Amino acid sequence: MANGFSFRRSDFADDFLFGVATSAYQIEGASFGGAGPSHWDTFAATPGNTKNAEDGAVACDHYHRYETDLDLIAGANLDTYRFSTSWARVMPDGRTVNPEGLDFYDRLTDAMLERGIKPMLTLHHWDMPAALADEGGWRNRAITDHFATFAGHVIDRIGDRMFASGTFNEPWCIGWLSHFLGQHAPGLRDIRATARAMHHVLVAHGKAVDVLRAAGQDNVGIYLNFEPAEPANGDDGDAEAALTYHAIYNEWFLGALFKKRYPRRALAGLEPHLPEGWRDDMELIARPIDWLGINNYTRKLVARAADAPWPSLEEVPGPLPKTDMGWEISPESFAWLLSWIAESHTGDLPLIVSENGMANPDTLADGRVDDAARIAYLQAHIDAMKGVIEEGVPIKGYTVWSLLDNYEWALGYGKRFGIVHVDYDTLERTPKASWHALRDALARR
Ligand code: GBH
Repeated sequence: MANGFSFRRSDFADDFLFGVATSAYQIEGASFGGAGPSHWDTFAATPGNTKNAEDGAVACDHYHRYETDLDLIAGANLDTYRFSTSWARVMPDGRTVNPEGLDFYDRLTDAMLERGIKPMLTLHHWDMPAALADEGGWRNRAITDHFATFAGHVIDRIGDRMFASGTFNEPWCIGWLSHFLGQHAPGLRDIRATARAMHHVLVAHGKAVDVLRAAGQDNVGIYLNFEPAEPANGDDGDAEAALTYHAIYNEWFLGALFKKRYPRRALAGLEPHLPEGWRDDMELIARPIDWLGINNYTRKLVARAADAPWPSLEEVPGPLPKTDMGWEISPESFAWLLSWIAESHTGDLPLIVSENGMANPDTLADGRVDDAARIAYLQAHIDAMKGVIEEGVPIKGYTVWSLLDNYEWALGYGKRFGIVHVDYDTLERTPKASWHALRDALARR
């Protein structure tokens, strides 16, 4: 397996951006700096919700070590850093501003600029103030105004220095994964809650876009996650199931944002549970944006499960090689996805691959981490992306998930996605072989 990349920076346009992505709850340390409890703290405190009841209280202590971490980004010759702001840090009880929280993002922003790193913001990557979750969270439409207020506070403080500002990370995870599959906070398995969350998160996006525009932001977007779905077997039932999965997972948010409508196959199960008057929100949801962020890791094989409640389908293990998450590695599906998004929904809109990467066991030996498997994964996906760019799809950047090994949500600290290793006893950072390889590839012209 490779110990270096074969691509070089000059294979891409001069203004193409390479970067890394992280999120607040996964790295900062939620117990520092006057942050309030988020619904991830309360979710993790209930036994059975996360591995070993692990939470983000300390995480990578990025709150105190952000300068070291930004040095690692600049040191790898990366252009941009996609980070998120913690809602519970900025508004501990959901209503009052914590100046210390805004001060942190102000320092972080300046520290990026000092190093020549372009700040790419995600306003919300899943850590909602527990007080707002207790009032119904994404089920309660009131959350959409709370979110717009939060967005305003963040943008008023750091918006002037953002290269790009995105509203949400992965609305599908906020809606389906958290309210239907029960895997993320608040851990519900309830179709009505799911439909409302899937809609309210988009309404909150639209309201936040209006706030950002009013504050003068001109590079606004959103980060969606996608998983191409293939039928597990050749029969009609599985083909139907894959199309339904595709509608819920890949078309729901794109359809609303770019066509002012939800896909018919997904509406079949969700429409009875949507809040009254939902159609009147479609204009707000579909406010023009300047770019779309695309997060992708894998594809899915889908089978019909006739006895299960709607959508009556199940994911089945596929034959391709898998990462430490058990996710199939499929650069071919990634290439298909990028073309499909542009052809079916976004046209000439600039696209950014805002997450791509792999979990790997990554043990430290003699001060080194040989993550050749990660280098091979990234190279294959970068090659696939390059092919799609050559076909004319306007992809403008690529940010690797992730800079650091970090808190992998319900799976705790056991899954390592970083190009930099973190020792969770000492919190020491060690750049992995993939970090060195990236630094070299990006210096090559
Ligand atoms: C991203 O989500 C998140 O933005 C980030 O916070 C996270 O750390 C990163 O991925 C790595 O996980 O059916 O069990 O096979 C990715 C969205 C949704 C992708 C679930 C994989 C399949 C899970 N993920 N999906 S499973």
